[in-house]
Amino acid sequence: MKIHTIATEPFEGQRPGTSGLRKKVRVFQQPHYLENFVQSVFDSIGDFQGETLVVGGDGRYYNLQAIQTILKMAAANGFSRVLVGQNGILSTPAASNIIRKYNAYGGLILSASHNPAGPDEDFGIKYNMGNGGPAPEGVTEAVFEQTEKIEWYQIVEHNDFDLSQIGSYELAGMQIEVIDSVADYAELMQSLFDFDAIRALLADDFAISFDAMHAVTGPYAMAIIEGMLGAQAGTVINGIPKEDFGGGHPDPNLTYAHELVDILYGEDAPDFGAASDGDGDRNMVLGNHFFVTPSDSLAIIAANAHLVPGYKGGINGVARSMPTSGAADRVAEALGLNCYETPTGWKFFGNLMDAGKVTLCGEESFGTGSDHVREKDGLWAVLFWLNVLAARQESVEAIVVDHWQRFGRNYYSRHDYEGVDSAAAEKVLQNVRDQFASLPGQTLAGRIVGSCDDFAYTDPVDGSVSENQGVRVLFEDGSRLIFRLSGTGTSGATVRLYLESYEADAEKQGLDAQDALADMIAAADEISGLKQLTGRDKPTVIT
Ligand code: VG1
Ligand code: CO
Repeated sequence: MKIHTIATEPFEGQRPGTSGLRKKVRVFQQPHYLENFVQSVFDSIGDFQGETLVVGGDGRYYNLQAIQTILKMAAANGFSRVLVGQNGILSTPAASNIIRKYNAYGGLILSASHNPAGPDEDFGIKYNMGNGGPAPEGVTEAVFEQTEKIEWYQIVEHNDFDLSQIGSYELAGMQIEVIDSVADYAELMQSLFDFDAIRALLADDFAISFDAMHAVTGPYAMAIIEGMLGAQAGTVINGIPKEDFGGGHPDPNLTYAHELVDILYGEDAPDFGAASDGDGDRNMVLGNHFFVTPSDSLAIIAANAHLVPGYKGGINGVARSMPTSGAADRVAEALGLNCYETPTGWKFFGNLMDAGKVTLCGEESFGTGSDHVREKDGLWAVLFWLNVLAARQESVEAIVVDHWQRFGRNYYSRHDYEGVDSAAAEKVLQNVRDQFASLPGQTLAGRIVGSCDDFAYTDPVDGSVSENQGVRVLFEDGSRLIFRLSGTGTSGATVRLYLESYEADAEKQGLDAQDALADMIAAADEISGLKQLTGRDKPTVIT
């Protein structure tokens, strides 16, 4: 078998963002583009000779072609074994689990998450470490530096492999094992949750609907929710993964998961609804005519963890990304738990979980998870909620309202301005920065500004520092305005405005979040010039 060393030249812009390298499919299809990045990863992660690599993706267009290339490069570079999901399918949390369970050296996950898929849409790749979590910044920066000086890559010449059947192949001394995409993950879920109680709940007239949005969670949800938990056939909608996600935008929020939203807000709505994203790591939870914000979901999961078998022995602590609301902090304080605030992106939670400092983590962007893997986990969050619902025998709304009465409500919203001019987006943030000295002490939206900063984070485990993680205006009453630029987009810039205001008074907790935050929204525009600079009169997406 011939190992080829192919001469190549660097491509510009191969710096991984919040969650790996994401580009248009056509960018990845340029000769050597994918190969350069993969070789740069291999050159940056240390000595993996004789080790195992996990490979799988969300099934989007170009997934299978990329996997064939990676298999041949892994063999040429000296891995002794690759575990690859059947048909190239592994949800992001399932891949994390397989890396951990089989002591792999690491994994390559092919996904652009919720971004649309197809020949003219997005593709992505990221490297996860042996702990199952996304590579930390030190590693992604080393990879980027390598992409800027790469001169060659190694690949074995061979026909493509049939990945549609479970089985194994040999390639230049490397074993390729095509494994069941779902089985290990399903077993892990069963070890954490009270499946008997959930099965009984579902048998007891408790109706649910799960929207897999034609993306990777379809086979997982079918096997677990309809199969193991016995939910009615048809509970999982859009359950067949498609290369183009059915032309949709599998981002589980009120805008893009409208099919599910219509069901939960329609006549005869079920008691519970949920959706997941392209690669299976995000989740949205709905009750009958009721939406649970992701920030509240994290707090409620933390407050109810004692009801769930996998967590009833107690949890170590909670971490949330900086823009995520402080709802979880209030639970941590009341229960005496560790509490951490990290920059956006799951890679920042890995060290905290590995060091046993936290058990539960979450982001406002519909991401929740625990130390059962090192990624956020959409189906896990759905099963967690079902387990809590089975234990409490109350409605979703009743559980949330009760939570607010006990801990207060953190009114919260995120406004995204997508695909705007990059220079204008930078200027929005700079406008606020320019007022860092003058804002404190001023009254905005009826509240006094306490301080302003560019959020920076020092990892308490390894001391690494991450700067410029979002522009913050912090009010004396705990309210916050945050401006940040997305690190996952593939065209133009996306400005994210995060708004939060705390309400302790139960009498005032029943407002619509947009109404409750209206003065904050106006103040944000006033200090940043957001609408004028972006030329938009309203956000692209409100969550
Ligand atoms: C977004 C979210 C962030 C999340 C990231 C990856 O990043 O805000 O919270 O971790 O997507 O999620 P950004 O930089 O665009 O704000 V996923 O589901 O794409 O793996
Ligand atoms: Co995702």
